[in-house]
Amino acid sequence: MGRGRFVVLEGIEGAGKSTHSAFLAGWLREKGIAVVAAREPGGTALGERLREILLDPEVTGMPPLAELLLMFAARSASLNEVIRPALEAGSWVICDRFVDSSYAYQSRGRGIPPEYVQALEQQVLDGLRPDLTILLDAPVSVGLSRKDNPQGGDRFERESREFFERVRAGYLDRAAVGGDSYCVVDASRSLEAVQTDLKDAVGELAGL
Ligand code: Z5A
Repeated sequence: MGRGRFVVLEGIEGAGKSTHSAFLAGWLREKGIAVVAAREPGGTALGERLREILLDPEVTGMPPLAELLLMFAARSASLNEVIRPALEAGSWVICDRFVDSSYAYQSRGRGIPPEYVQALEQQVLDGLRPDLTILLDAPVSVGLSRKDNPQGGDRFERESREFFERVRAGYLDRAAVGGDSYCVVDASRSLEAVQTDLKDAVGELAGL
């Protein structure tokens, strides 16, 4: 049994994480590789309940630190119930968002010191790191235009453009110091162009 690999897709909303996570999982399965799909926050009973609270626009005034802790509570459940068991069984895991979302949104977006995120990362991840983080990068205007929501959107989608600019910058800074385990893909291009780059990056990791 081959070793499972852990691949994370990150990016601002509308960058295409959900679309491309499903694409990559399907492509790898076609190649005979077992894949488990995960998403954050969510993917477990606890995670989905927390997701409802975290995205609910009627939940107002949530302190940024509470938001960070809830994200890590959902992450802890996902690691225990989905991610670690899948990797231990030799499956690949394709995860739609992971800890870099907390650095980008809660730290850069909300202003929480990155040391707080780092401390939780150390405790909750206990040394586990993605083999590859793919940052789907696109201008905020492109991402938002793909998510035209007449109802005003969820608790995050109601944030200002400046908030998403900080989030995007936070991601790009993480990728700039992340070395070989990061791959930045220009997600403003066509679906086909993006997917060609994804196949190259993930195919190299899989030895395809
Ligand atoms: N959050 C956080 O703050 N801290 C954390 O630690 C974590 C999360 C883990 C929920 O995440 C919120 O949680 C999120 C951050 C926060 N809020 N925000 N913003 P989510 O991932 O569920 O929510 P999301 O980012 O808003 O997902 P999304 O809007 O669905 O974005 P996406 O998955 O990147 O996009 P998509 O659904 O794949 O694509 C959107 C549309 O664009 C769709 O119609 C596609 O067909 C289209 N699309 C995508 N790519 C293309 C290209 N290349 N060309 C043309 N059309 C395209």
